[in-house]
Parts: sequence; structure tokens; C-alpha cells
Amino acid sequence: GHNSCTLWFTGLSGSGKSTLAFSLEKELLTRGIRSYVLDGDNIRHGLNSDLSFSEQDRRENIRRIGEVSKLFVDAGLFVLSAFISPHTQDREMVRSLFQPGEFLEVYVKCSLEECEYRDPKGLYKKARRGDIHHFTGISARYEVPVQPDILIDTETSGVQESVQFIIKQLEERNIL
Ligand code: GGZ
Repeated sequence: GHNSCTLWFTGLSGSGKSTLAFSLEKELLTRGIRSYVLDGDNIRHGLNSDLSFSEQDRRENIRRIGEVSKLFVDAGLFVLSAFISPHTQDREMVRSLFQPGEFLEVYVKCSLEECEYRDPKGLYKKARRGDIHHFTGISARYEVPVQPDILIDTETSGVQESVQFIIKQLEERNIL
């Protein structure tokens, strides 16, 4: 058996949070573990479609996602939450919703330079032109996690390598 828990991926836009979360979902499934990925595409277009990217709305975004993650964990699922979640205080607020060991912060580390180079959706370019305001890393702050439970550097590690590293971390913590 395994414990249900939330893996909370935090990092800049384009750092690789969703990619990692979906690859991990696939890997967990091969081990018979059902998980669910929460990311901007299924949350910001639905439950949180009323929220902007102001500091206040980001806090509310993260608060709601934290509460939803908790419900999923109560239902016995693994939750893979992939949101920039730029503020330490908000991430700690989410952590406080969970029992110790039910919540792991995964810092998806990638330099702004590299994220901007990848720019998969052309958003950094728009942010530089001033077409998007309050863009994280350009015109809004990102607070780097000081003591993440797990650190993944997507500039030096490939997706499969990172997924295996996370699996190992879960095993060491007796979650898997
Ligand atoms: C940051 C923005 C913004 C602004 C739109 N700042 O790379 P993406 O496109 O797919 O991921 C980003 C996503 C961030 O939403 P989150 O809910 O994860 O943010 S937060 O946790 O801070 O609430 C990006 C897109 O939305 N996006 N405008 N101004 N990212």
C-alpha cells in the first residue's frame, strides 16, 4: 500500500513543472498508483477563471488549489499540483493544511534566462514588450524556496532522470 500525498511543484513559467508532473503521473500509474495533475490548464480555466495574476488573486488561486489538493488527499489520491506559486507565505499556508509527510514541496529550478529562451508560449516575449503585466520573473517577483523537500534542476537533468529521482525520494520517505 501507499500513502496519499500532495507533491507541490513550484517554479517559473517554462521551468518544466507540468511536464514533470505529467511524466510522474505516468510513472506512478505503471506502479498502480492513481494520481491527478492540477495545473493552470485545468484550474485557471475552470474553478479559478475569476482570478487574475495580481498578488491578491495569486494568493487566492493558491489557497483554493491547496484546499482542493487536500480534498483529493482525503479521498486517497496522489495530487501533483503544478503552479508558479511565487510566494513563500502562500506555499507555507498550503503546507499547513496537511499532516507532516502528506505534503512535499518540489522546487523546479530553472534560471530566468533559460525559461525565457524556452518561452514555449511566447509569454516572456509579450511580457518584455509590456503586453502582459505582472509577469513572474519579469515584472512580478518569484521567491525561491529556501528549503524545498525536493529540488529538481531542469537545466541539468532530463525529464526521466528527474522522475526517477522523485520516485526515489518518495521511496526513501516511505510514501511509495
Ligand atoms: C505568470 C502567467 C501570467 C503572469 C499568464 N505571470 O507557462 P504557463 O503560462 O502555461 O504558466 C503560467 C501560468 C501561471 O499560472 P499559475 O496559476 O501557475 O500562477 S500563480 O501560481 O502565480 O497563481 C503562464 C500563464 O499562467 N500566465 N499570465 N502575469 N504567468
